[in-house]
Amino acid sequence: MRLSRYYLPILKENPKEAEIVSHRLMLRTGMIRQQSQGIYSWLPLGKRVLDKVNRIIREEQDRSGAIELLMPTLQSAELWQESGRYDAYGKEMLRIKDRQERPMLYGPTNEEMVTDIFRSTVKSYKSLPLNLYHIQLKFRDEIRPRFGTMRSREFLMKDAYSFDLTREGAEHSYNKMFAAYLRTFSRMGLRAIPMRADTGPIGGNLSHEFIILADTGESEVFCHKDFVNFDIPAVDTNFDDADGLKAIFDKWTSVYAATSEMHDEAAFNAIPEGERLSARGIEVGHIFYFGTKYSEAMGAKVQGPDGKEHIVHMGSYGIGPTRLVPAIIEASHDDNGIIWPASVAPFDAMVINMKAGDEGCDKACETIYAALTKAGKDVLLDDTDDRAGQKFATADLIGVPTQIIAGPRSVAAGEVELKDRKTGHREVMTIEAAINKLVG
Ligand code: P5A
Repeated sequence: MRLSRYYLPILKENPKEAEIVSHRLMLRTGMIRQQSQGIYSWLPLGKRVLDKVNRIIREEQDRSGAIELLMPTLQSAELWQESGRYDAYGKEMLRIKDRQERPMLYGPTNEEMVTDIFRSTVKSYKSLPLNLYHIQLKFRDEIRPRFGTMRSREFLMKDAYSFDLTREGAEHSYNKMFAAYLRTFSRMGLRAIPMRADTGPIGGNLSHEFIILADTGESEVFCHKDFVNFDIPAVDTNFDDADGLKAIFDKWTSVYAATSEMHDEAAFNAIPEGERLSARGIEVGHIFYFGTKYSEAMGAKVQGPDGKEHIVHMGSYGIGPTRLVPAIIEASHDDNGIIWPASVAPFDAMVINMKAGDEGCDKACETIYAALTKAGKDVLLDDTDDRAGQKFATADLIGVPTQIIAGPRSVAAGEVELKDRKTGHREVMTIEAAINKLVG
């Protein structure tokens, strides 16, 4: 991508409305734009990051055995009347009528709809276990949308729904998502701590929120410090091995961790003082086991091996991609801007032409740009005629992991400078060596 032809509406000034650093940086770098209260457009730079986040989520959902589908944003009120949640959901639900005056709603979640799909298509225990997920927009008319896409009214959610014949089966499904979530967040450079949580309007009695510790987080949380040392499940984790997954779940839930709603002061105070952590955090994921709450109300049953009908056991599992992007920024930035972890960076490298129009600089930059692009890297080439200081500031602000700086003097000697955005480390090397290093 050539910056001269890209759409990157960078703001020079700090936007006044932004209270936290991630919101400020997402607006300044032109990643998002508010369209109305709590409703955002994702501009090209933001969309690239969001896509990379979604790709990691997908890969880990697929690895765990979940299957992707796509359900609509608009739902019929009838389904929610069946489950009893149409009235219970209250003002957070955006209710609309179509031209035939039929009551519809913009889905805040999809338990009812997926249960309807299940009951009309699955008849036998032989089709179980089943876990269906999608990544789709949701709408919740939050009283206090704030911090940009951290708490918005329209937001993206990855929501998965598991169906099992028995409670034990459902626990295995829960543990699969538990392990998949640990891997998902870790691949984005985040350490998420699973904490016992309240189930709210989703229901059930087993639930964990995945929390990223951050001073700007909205949740008040309490946990043992040991979590920093716990191992993330390996890439070759066997998701069919119920005992192996239970061991991962048991390890991660062996020490105290709870959100304020589930906090047990006495249990927390029993932890030696130096090992306790009372902090704030961002909820990036939330998983639930709610048994037969929806399947019973909506008649989702299968024929079991005994020939009899069984109500299925269900769970649901959410991740907020449009919240994860600011959460990653909260965890990784400095005074100059964002520092993207490589796995979610909008571009892998940025080639900075210090003197566009200079034959040597142009040629060096084009050579590097072509070679990296051919190798499948996402490269942004700053081919504008902005001042040097401006170019460096933009590169640091948007936080691409590696900068390749080509100035007239160095290219005359066949060399460029590589700068690591995270460490600030700079290294001069030949053009060929720079390409080899980045192609890896
Ligand atoms: C689980 C999947 C559910 O809705 N039903 C389907 C369950 N859970 S949840 O905790 O209510 O939401 C799941 C995740 O969605 C993100 N999220 C939000 N992100 C941005 N703005 C919001 N207003 C918002 N509300 C929820 C969170 O990451 C949450 O963990």
